[in-house]
Amino acid sequence: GTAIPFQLAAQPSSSVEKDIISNNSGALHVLEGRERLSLDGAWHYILDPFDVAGRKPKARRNFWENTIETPATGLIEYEWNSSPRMMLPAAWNDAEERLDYYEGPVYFRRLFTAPIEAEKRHFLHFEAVNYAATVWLDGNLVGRHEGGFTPFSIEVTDCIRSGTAHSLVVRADSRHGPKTLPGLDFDWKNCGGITRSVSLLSVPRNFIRSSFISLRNSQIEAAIEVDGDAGTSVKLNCPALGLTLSGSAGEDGKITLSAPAPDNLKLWSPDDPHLYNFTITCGNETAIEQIGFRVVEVRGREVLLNGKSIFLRGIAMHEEAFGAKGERAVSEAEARALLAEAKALGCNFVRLAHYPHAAHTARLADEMGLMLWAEIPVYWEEIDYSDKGTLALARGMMAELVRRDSNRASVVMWSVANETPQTPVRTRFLRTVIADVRRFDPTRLVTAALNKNVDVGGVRDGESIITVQDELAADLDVVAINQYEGWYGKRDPREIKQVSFRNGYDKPLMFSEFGAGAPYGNHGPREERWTEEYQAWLYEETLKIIAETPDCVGLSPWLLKDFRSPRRWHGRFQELWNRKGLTSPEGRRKKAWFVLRDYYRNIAVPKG
Ligand code: GCB
Repeated sequence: GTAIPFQLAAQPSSSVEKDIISNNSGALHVLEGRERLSLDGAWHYILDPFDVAGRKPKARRNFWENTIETPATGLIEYEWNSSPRMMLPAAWNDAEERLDYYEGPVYFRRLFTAPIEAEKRHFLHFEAVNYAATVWLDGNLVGRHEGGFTPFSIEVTDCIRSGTAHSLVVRADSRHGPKTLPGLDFDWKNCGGITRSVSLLSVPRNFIRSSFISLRNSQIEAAIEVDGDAGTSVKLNCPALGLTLSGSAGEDGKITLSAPAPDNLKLWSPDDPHLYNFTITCGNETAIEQIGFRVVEVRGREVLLNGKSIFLRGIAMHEEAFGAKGERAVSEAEARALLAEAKALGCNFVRLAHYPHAAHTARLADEMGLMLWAEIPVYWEEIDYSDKGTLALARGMMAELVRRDSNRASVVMWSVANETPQTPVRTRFLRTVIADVRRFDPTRLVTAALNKNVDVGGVRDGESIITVQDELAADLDVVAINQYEGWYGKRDPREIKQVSFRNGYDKPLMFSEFGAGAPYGNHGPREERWTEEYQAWLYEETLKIIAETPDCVGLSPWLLKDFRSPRRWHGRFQELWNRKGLTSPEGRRKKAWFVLRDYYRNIAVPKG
């Protein structure tokens, strides 16, 4: 029988000792100067809602074979050239009205011709395909990838010929379940497809797969991974610092170069987001990376940036663009608009919820001076935390994210999860992911958004003292809590005045979420749920509580902009939108926006 080419690649073993991040050769870095042929643009597509081709391959519907019917082939029940087209990258839900809530497999095809230099190596590079991708070149299966938000590269050196038209077919399957990440249930729209850029990267025989350039213990350190021959020479040069580092790769392709940080080194910070140009040379390839240097650490219950205590004036956001339709933010301009709105609010910090955002977002934050929280979609309880494959998937995703953004000074925190259940299997699962991150990246903090909030009562009658209790807190640098006093929960919202928070851990504490829903322009008394006045009042009350919470190092309220969610059913106020945004879908600012802006303005350059 014909092998079904759709099952996922065998997952790596999930033994705790195995270091997925270091062993994962991962996607190539898309560096400025690297030879790149864009494969974005118009692709044909074929829908297969019943997954017929996937389950029962047969010549007349093996779309990846790209066959044109002739008398010899017999019936071929598809025809690429006459199939509809879609401009990629895009979420198919946004590109095609009829695919608005479609979840399932879609096949995409484009033809391309590449000018090929014989001695080069070639990689198909995908910045993201949501969710599971299967890739064929000229009918041959060349690779698979699972996970909707992280990059992957597939080497096709032996398949590419100069001047020949190649057929590239990609199957994107957006179905989700208990063994995918995110799992069965999540509060945002599932947008399938080739949602970020595709390209053909061409590199010399020996080339730099990744670099991790950072400031550690007063040293500038570059951990380089060369793909190719042992002994390949590597050179890094930063003219502004008068710094040249060079050496050659070891047997495993790895090399670490370092030098004492020069006295004149200007550190990166939100107030002065200074970046240095590094030229990276390997073989006959020269690429450029922009690097900011900064030190983020925890001391007692404080977070320090470059040795000084800081307060994270944050906001959370989804990767969804301003505009009436709530489309996925695909372009750099859309990402910039979102970050600019955070800046206008007075933020120095953005929580990128709940999955890796595009690579350009962190690059923009580097330039604009925003610290970032970057997260993988280990979200809520409907995930099989006991499944080895799911754990391997989480580790792989984290590895892909950490490796992609290792050079981004803006990223100060990795988050391994959001609101996960308090079970031993889940804790073991997340501990494994955290151990990976810590081995690879000691230059950033690790967190997770927790939500097991326990009311330990108070001294006075009716008083509530709330504390987060989660055994995972022991493994985190920053304890982050999501809490919705005054929105979810049984307590009368007016009792919010009786509530206070306590930090039960000897660590910094932050409020990673709070909020209330209000459609823009819905006005009424502040006691009335769903009004802008209610939302603004809830912000005022919560901000008072936060100001009084000991050890609070910051906040990222939920969230910048209303966003689409299939699980928000209220016919008058939601209509499949989560209305907790501080702005309307188009970016109109609600009353609460100004409450938060004023709060951030008035924080007397507090702790930082
Ligand atoms: C949460 C989740 C977030 C939801 C939000 C809500 O706790 O972390 O993804 O969208 O609550 O609006 O309920």
